Amino acid sequence: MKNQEIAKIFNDIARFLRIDGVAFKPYAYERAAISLETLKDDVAQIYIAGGRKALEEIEGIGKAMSDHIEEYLKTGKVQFHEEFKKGLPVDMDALTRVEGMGPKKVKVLYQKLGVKNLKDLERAAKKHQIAPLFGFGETTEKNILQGLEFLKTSKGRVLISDIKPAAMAVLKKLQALKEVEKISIAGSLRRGKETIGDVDFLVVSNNPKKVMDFFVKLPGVEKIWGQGGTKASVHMKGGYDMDLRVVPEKSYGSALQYFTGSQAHNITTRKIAIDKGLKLSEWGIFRGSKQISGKTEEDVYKALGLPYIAPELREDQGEIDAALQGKLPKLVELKDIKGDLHVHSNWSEPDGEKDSIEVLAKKAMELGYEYIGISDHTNDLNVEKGLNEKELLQENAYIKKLNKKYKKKNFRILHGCEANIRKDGSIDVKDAVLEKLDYVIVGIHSLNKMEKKEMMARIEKAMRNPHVDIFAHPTGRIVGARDEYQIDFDNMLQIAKETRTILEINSSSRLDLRDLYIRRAKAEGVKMIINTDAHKKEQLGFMEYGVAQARRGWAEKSDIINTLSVEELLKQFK
Ligand code: DGT
Ligand code: CA
Ligand code: CA
Repeated sequence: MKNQEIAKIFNDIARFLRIDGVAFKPYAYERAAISLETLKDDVAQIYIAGGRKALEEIEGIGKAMSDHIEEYLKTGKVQFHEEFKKGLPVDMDALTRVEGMGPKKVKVLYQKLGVKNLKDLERAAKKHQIAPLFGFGETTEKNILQGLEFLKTSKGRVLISDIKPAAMAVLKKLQALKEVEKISIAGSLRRGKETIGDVDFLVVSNNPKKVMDFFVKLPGVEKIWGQGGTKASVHMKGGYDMDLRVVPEKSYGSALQYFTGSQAHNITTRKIAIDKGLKLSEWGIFRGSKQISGKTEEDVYKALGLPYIAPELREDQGEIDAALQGKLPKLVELKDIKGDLHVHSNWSEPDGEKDSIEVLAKKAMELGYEYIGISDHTNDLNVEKGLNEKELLQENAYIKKLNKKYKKKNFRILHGCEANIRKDGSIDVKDAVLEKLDYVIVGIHSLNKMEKKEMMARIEKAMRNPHVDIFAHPTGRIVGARDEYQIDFDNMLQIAKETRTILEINSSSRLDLRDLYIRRAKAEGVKMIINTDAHKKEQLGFMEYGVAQARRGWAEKSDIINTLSVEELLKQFK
């Protein structure tokens, strides 16, 4: 499938445009990229079936974008992109993946030091050639080295939200084959892990060869690692692998159980089987040579004397004991979510890169939500313009007015903000204004390398502010890019509990809180909220990744406050 490749080019163009300081346009390219990444159908097929007109019906794809897509499908290139690359022949995608490296920095490093790729970057940083450059300095150089280190340790693993849409598209294509009787995703993707090593598919088929042939010829396949009678493995242009296995119907459940993993979980289930005088394998559960179970996963767990265990729990983190004692959690589900409270609107960026409050509300209604909370950045933020007190009050009045219109639709827009926690723990918005909002989110957006003691004092002061309701992305980590701040999480939980501050599970690439922390928060009775931190309406769809993370943290509906009706939700705030 060409979707991901074209999306990559669009993202690249957006970066080049940003270097040149072009307004609006980069956003249009990013939006088109997101749209392609999340598109369920193959853009090439859409084009073949309906031509330019069909392309332009895709959300975010206008005339210019469909020109590019058509050109790419015909020539494998986009000239507009090639021109940029001529002027700046660097691996922009890889270089901007280093935390703190924006496109503008990439350009300077290329012009001054000839840095083209990650290797060059590492060499230059190690030789201390970066620090003396104007606008860089010692700290930036150190950050670059740390960022490179981080990339190396997470190498080969892809963020779940970067891979799942493509995997679902392949699933759908395979599902449509008449030779495919049953199909499921297995492995870490089914367990909802935050990063995925490779995608695993499991299929029941009356004609495995047909399925294999189709699989290895999928658009986007760059290399075939292997293809046998019941097993195939391919490398995709997107930079990851996909495995497919075909199993007999009578083994589907046990194979799904086996290939979902995790390996540690499987070792434990296998031991249980042995203790019962049984043998568990991907082929089924056997007593001697007789298969006694294996058609469905439920049957497999039942034969082991266990209730069904949700894939997200299968990490050998106590789920088997909990199952044996009948104490498995009843996990929160995507359909339990009634709204999203961490959403940014175009009020914080008047030049129009974000969506309007009404567009966001409409999208939230499409998702079946009962409310949305607008939480724009405030005063101090320097990466983008934050709202000052006066603007917050204007936004508040505007939302009040809008709500009259939405009342008939039983939908409500809540008004909050995402304020900054300053170095001393104070909040960058006056109390008198915070008081007027439905809720207040705070987060750390600067000076994130403080020492633990100082950092905890700063966080504690913020959480003790009587207006602060939600602590956003509480540990500061970004998957594959940045480690957490120096914090004492137990201490954070105690303060949250005492002050009734709600901790966020951020569904963006932060995935913060992480799963183990969610579990600890739940154990302490600290309430959480799953938010997307959307900066564009499409990103409201990230909710599923936050929910997966919550489920991996054993969270139940009652642990997550945005499963509540709006009236009950508002009671959770201070
Ligand atoms: P990944 O791909 O690194 O994100 O993680 P998984 O869990 O998807 O691992 P993968 O793709 O290597 O294998 C899929 C599942 O198959 C794995 O979770 C458990 C099962 N499996 C694979 N190899 C073994 C093995 O050697 N022993 C056992 N017990 N299970 C295995
Ligand atoms: Ca896998
Ligand atoms: Ca695999």
